[in-house]
Amino acid sequence: MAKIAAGDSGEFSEAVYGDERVRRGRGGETHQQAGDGRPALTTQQGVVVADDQNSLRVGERGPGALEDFHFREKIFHFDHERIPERVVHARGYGAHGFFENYGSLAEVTRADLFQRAGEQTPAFVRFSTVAGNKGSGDLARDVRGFAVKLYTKQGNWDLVGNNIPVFFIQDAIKFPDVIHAAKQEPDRGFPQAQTAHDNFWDFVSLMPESTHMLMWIMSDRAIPRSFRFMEGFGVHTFRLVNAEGESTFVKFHWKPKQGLQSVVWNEALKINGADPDFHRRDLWDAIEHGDYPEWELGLQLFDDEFADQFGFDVLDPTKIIPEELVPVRRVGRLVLDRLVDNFFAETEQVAFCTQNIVPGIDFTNDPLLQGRNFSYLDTQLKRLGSPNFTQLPVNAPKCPFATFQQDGHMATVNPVSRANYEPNSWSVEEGGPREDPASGFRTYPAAEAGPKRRLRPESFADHYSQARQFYISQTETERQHIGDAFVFELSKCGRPAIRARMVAGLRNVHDDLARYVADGLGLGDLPNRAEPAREPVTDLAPSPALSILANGPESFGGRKIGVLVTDGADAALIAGLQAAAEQEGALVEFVAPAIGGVETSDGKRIEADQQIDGGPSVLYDAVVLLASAAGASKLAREPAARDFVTDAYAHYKFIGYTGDAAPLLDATGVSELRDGGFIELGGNGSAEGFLSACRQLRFWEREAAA
Ligand code: HDE
Repeated sequence: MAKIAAGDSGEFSEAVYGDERVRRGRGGETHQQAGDGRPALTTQQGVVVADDQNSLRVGERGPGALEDFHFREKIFHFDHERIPERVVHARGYGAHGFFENYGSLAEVTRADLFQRAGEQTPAFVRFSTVAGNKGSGDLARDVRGFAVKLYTKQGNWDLVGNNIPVFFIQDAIKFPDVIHAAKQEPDRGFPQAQTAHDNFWDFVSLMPESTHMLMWIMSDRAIPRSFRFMEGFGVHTFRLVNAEGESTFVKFHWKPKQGLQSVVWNEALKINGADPDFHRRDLWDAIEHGDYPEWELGLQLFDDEFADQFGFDVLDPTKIIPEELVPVRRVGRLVLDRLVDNFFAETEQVAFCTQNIVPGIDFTNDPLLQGRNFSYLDTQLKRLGSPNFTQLPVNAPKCPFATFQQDGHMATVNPVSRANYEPNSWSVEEGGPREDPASGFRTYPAAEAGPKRRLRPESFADHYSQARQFYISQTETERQHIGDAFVFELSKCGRPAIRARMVAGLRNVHDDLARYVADGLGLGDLPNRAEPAREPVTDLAPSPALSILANGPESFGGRKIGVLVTDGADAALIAGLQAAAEQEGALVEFVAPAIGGVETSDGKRIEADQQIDGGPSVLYDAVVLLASAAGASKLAREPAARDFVTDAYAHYKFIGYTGDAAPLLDATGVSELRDGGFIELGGNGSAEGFLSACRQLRFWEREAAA
């Protein structure tokens, strides 16, 4: 070992670690040094650091020295790296993009971003789960946040929505209660990121207004396959206001161009183990591959006359307006085409506020929205620690802005002229900004009057009719999933009385559902139905728009195929599959016994994307078994390979195979179960045939036959 020049910290020697030649200090610690184009490490003050491996000590084995400013600064900064996680929606993932407007909406709104066809407005979107902590798994059964910040030329507009169009509660004063009940129980600190526990079901079974939302979160909407494959909703009724000051009510929708898709519950449980970052990785991969996800912004526009004749109160956030009654008009598209450079700076520090609206958009009296308008600003101060959070790049408007606000923690934007108040008599240069009635935000002058009271309107009292409408709008498969989800969740509920109380409430939705859940829970006789505040309407027409399966994408684009390969796998079939997948816009990943890859039948090597233990079939939308006969015999003895097949079967996936895969299929017992979801690739079948079958996304007939 060659000795080289002694430094302040002692002598260095050299060593080779694989492809890296490093310097070692006396204690064997690794030192990498600046030079050859690599910049020098400095302190925050810009002082170059000579040794980042050893703190300053008095004597080699002696105590640390208090004057070690580099150590002190480094540890001090590290100790303060965390900011409070969001009290709800802690786990999330964001990306940049733009909104492109299709045409002028001047007849309904003066909002600048909706005036010109083709105009693009920069956007930042953060998707999230609600109940789990920041480090929880992506596949929790939960509502997903769908928060959009649009940096318009008239200021930032935040549309802070969810992937479900209704909410648990009707008044913001109940928000702390519903969230406390959903999150981990306070004495034991678990379970987290799930509602399958007593406190949640205790609360909601005493809050019939939650029933409609429960139908949605027990449906597959609450376990989306990807953020890319889910809808978004503004939930509340908002107002659009035009240049003449006329108001139109509006509900906002985001419609994914990729179509809707969810996973099945057993799959969700396994994905959380195999890849807790499944959703964020999916978004990252898609954008990195240039497969930019898109949503169309849809508006449901209606006036006072419609609101008055509609059977429910449009201010009640537990209600929807069926699309069949008020069609969704598509007015533009949102494209996510840029990943964040730094997760903390952008995704963690982005601060959405429902009260961030722009001229041409306004609030209604929805009591949930009114409460949210207080909460969001308040929460940002707690999380980001300074009223200057608006100056962070991800939060700052991209249009000019000028205020007389100043100072405070971390202020980087301060008034630069003499005046920091108005009115003032200083010159144009020194006097600062002035108000502008013509272009400024003007609140819609809704006439409001009435006694001050704590009173829930009677028009909010129907808690069940739309829950029933949601249920009857689902396909048979989806109804079963809803029933199974209730059974799963309530089976985690220790108190029999809570289970029965929930079933009593479900009797007001649909007796089939109540019966299914009661049987699943082993409840015996159905409990008496809960007394509704208002008798539900039972003849609302089904709304096909509410079903995921009835609105399939009819494309496998943007989806992923997991191909199980071994040495000797058929090279021509692999090439054919890759070509067909590319044609469809789908991705192929190879799963192999070793990450180093396999040698295919033509003697060439292909690299694996996953080693079999780390690449279970739950990570894929469809699978193909392209093992050689010898390889399949070996895989038949591997539990991970057998699970790959049995899980794909159990999750109703399309399974492509060749005759060579027989030993593996036989070992898993699925050989005799082969159904229309099994597609042969060699022989009579083709990769194109497989891809075209995959457009259905799942072979649901398998579930029906079970
Ligand atoms: Fe939120 N909500 N919320 N919420 N919400 C927050 O703000 C709140 C509600 C939603 O990606 C918090 O920045 C109250 C409905 C999303 O950063 C907080 C009420 C909908 C996000 C807050 C609601 C949402 C939040 C916590 C009842 C769908 C994540 C951290 C009146 C329309 C935004 C934060 C992001 C976040 C309060 C109900 C959506 C505490 C009081 C309904 C997507 O301010």
